[in-house]
This record gives sequence, C-alpha cells and structure tokens, in this order.
Amino acid sequence: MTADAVAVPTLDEDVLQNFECLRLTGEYCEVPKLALTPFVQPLPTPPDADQVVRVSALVPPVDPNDNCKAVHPPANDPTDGCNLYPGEPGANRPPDRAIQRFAEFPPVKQYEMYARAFDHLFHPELMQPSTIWGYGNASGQTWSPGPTFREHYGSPIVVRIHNRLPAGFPGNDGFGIPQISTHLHNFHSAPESDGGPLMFYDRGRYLDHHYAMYPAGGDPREVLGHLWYHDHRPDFTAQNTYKGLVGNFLIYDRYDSGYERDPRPGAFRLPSGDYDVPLAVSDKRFNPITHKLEFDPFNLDGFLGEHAVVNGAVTPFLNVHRRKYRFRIVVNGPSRIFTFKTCEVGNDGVECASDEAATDLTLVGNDGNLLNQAVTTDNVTISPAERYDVVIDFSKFRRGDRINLMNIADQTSGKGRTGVFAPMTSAYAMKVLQFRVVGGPVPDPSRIPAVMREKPEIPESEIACERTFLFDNQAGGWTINGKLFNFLPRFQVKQGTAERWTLVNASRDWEHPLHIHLEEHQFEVRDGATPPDYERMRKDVALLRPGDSVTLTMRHRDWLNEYPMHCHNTVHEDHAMMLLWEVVNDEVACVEEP
Ligand SMILES: [Cu+2]
Repeated sequence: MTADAVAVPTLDEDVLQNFECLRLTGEYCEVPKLALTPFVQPLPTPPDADQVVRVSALVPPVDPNDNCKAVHPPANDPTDGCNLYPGEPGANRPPDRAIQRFAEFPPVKQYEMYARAFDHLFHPELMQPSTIWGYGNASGQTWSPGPTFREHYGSPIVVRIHNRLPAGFPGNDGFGIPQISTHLHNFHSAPESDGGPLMFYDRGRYLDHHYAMYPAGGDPREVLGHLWYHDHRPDFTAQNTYKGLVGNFLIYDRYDSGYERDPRPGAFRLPSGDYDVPLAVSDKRFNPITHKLEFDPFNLDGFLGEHAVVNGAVTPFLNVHRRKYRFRIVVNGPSRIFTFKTCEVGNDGVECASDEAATDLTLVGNDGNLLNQAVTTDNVTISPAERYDVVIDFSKFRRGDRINLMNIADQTSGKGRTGVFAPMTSAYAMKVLQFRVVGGPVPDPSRIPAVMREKPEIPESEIACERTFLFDNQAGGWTINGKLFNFLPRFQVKQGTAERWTLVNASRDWEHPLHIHLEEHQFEVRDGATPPDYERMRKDVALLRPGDSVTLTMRHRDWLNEYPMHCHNTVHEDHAMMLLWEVVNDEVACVEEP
C-alpha cells in the first residue's frame, strides 16, 4: 500500500472498548482521542464564487429600501418580516434597514448563495460523514468552506444569502441554531450588509448584502486583500461557524492585481492563480464512537478540537511545485491559537527529526492588509479570525521532498495558550498540512516587492475621543467594562472622526483576540512598548494575552449606525464579550469607560 492510498475504515480498539463499557456499565469509557492517519487526503480547494453562485440577475431584484426580505413574513410583523419571535434578542434590530449609498455604488455583479446542511466526510478513516452546514448554489451543491469570492475594488457586488438550514434546535448532532447573519470580516460595510449580531434571520428568509467595493474614505491605501465570511448569530457564533458556516473572500486592486505577470508599473506581482492558495484552518473533534463532528456547548472556557482541519479536510497534503506560493491563512476558530512552523520529513520517512524550521515564512500581509515591507520569520502566530498572507518559496527543495506545517503552540484549554512552544520533534506539536514537492523546475514570474502598502497615518488632530475598555471574566461570563452584551449601542462615535481606544485584559490566564468592525485599527502601544512591525500596519484583530494592554487608533468613515466590538474566541463572544457602538452624524459625548 502506498502512503497515499486510502485506508479502509475499521472499528478500532477504542470503539470496541467503548461498546464493551457501555454494555457492562451503561457508560462510555474515557478513551484517547480518535487516531486519524495524517496526510492521506489532498487539500480541498473551495470552488470560485464566480463559477458556482454568480447569477445574471436576482429575482426579485434588490430593493435597497426594503432589505428585510421574507418569503412568508409573519402577519403584522412591525419590521416587515426581518425579525424573529417576540422576545428574541434580534427583535432589537432597527426597522429601517435601507441599504446606504446603494445608488452611488450600483452592483455590477450579483450572487445568490444558500446556507444549508450537507453530509461531509472530514477524513477517509471516519466511519461516516457528519452533517455540517455550508454555503451553496441554487442547484443544491454545498461547500464548507463556502465558495471563494475574488472581487475587485471599484466593482460593487450584491450577495443574496438564503437561509435554508434544517429546522429544529439544537440542530443535527446537538449543536447549531438555524438562524444566520453572515459577516464579511472585516470589510468596510454598512451595518445592514455587515452581517453583525443584530442582522440574523430565520429559515426561509434571505438578506441582500451590498458590498460597495469602496476603500475606507475612498483612500486607495485602505484597500483590503484577504477577508473571510462567517456566521455571526449572537450566542451561537461558535457553534454555527464550527458547523461549517465559513468561507474565503479575496479582493484585488490596481497593485495587488492577482496576476503575477502584470506588466503595469508598480504591480506587486505576488504569486497568483494556482499559486495563491487560501488555507482555512480550524481544529475539530470527532466522537470516538460515532465518528461524527462533536462540539461541547457547555465548556464555556472555549472549545478545542484534537485534529487540525484545513479547507474541510483533516491534516491534508498539498502537492507543490518548486517555486513561490502565496498562502492566505485564516484561523476560523473557535478558540485555538496556532503558531505555525515547518519541519522537514527525512528520506527515511521520519517526520520532524529536527526542531529546525524547514523553510522561512515571508509575511506579506496581516488581517487582509499588505504590509509596507515583508517580514521574514520561521514561525507565525495566528489567533481566531486573524489572517496572514505568507509566501513560501519551495525552489530550494528537490522533487520528492516533504515539509510538514506544524502548530507548535501548546494549548490545553479554550482559555488560551500555556505559553509553551512544543518542539516539533515531540508528540505535542500538532500536524496541520504536508507540502509534497513534485515535478521539475517551473517558471516563477512572481515577486515579493521591496515596498508594498503605505500606512495611512492618523494625525493627532483627528482624535476626537479616548476610551478605555477592560475585558474581564465575572461570575462565569465575559464582560467589557463590567457589562455583558445587551444588543443595544453603549456609546456613540461621530462619523468622520478618529478615536484612540485602550484595550486592557484584566485577566492573568485568559487570552482574547478582539475584533472591531468597520475600520482597521493601528497599534500604537502594546504593553508600554512599540509593537512589532507586522502589528503596526492596519489590523482588525488585536490579540490580548494575559494582562496585556494595547492602545489603538482608528477612523470611522462612510457608514452610519451600529457596529460591534467583541472577542473572536467565539465561545467568549457568545457568553457575552461583545458590545455595540453607533456611528452618528451628531456631536458625541466622549464617555471614557462606556
Ligand atoms: Cu476571549
């Protein structure tokens, strides 16, 4: 049997032992994690949205003044069918959901996607598929991660997302709620299209999401490149995203044009086409008896899976040519923080015989923003929702070489990491993906430019308010300045101004990757010092380690109404480390600790 051959699923010892325990004692045994042979299946590539969910025209057409579509709105619903049952938290959603500036940015492309359940086998040794959720097309095909959008600045789009999830709560296999709000993280969207926590809707309904493809303030330095979309149903974001409601969204512009042979002066010419590969990484757990995807909604520390899953496959492999690749790595969560490092597989087949990195990682972008200058390192830490654009050059390797991408961050609870990095030579390092070098030399016209984006500095004169936010754990819930999420805006921000926010982690043993919607923030200070270069450009997630304090500045342009700030350890977000603020046209009070 070759290494690539797929093993036939068998009942393993653990499963038999469990049946025995169940028969004798009425309870399952404690069993070690389900063993799944790594690197036996190829890395899946989600299809392009243009190929599978683009439509010539939406029927009925988008009505920008009534963006709360309902197939069967309840009688006398005061908000035109947008809302849910009386008493549901979403009943706080504002009734006026007209699409802002729709006529100014008319969509040139339209998409129609369907959130629905489908059966998916994460690994060939699992005895049966799991029923998970994903995004699909009108023909009934569904994927998780969902279709990959590849869009361009200057070409507005609209995406109609239907909720066709199955009835019942809890959903299949005991978790997931069939209500959705699809957040395009961290696009510069108006709240009615942003997919925030107020915008969720029920089965049978759809919502049109208008993406103006307009950089913040119309400033070309504010363009974004690697985004991802995911469910944002409040209280259930961890379950719904873990169940599969995630996808990639790439945006190109004049410089980062997605064409490595672009002859235009100034074009960045980063690796493109087959060499521009999204890697959606998460960690999942499978029930040792049923082999189905498993989630624990009762562990409020956060949820850790035992197996790394990339683009929907447990520890896959990717055949690579001897040239540069651009990997768009996003960590989908819910709670694990990854530190990626590579190791070589010896000719004898021994993996990671040395703790030495097999190759450099060249960081060209973080959180969807290309850096001013690339940073070369041998490892990169990515917490839930953060993205890094990483270029790896395989030209120094020979045909047949194998390189493992490992996670060396030790983590034993959803609270956060232990602070220890596992040697790659040890069993504590987690296998994620294997690169297999194939073929002879290939042309590589791609480049890593010496200088990429210019940072749009925020002058002190623009700072209108300074605010402080304390993130803590009180009485079993996660609080921001002592309060749980309450579905109502807690303070106002004046449109067109900038603010300086200091985020403080009160806890000595929790980590919180904090995400602020609407605009990217710029790190000024981390723990009293200047943060590293790769953090000082624009970001949309600020990882607060235990006891950390960070100071950020950000602007608020173009769109009005409410946006959230929340922890992106989605278990913390759901219980209930989130707040809303509101962008308004009026003068605001600078409440220091809202
Ligand atoms: Cu958190």
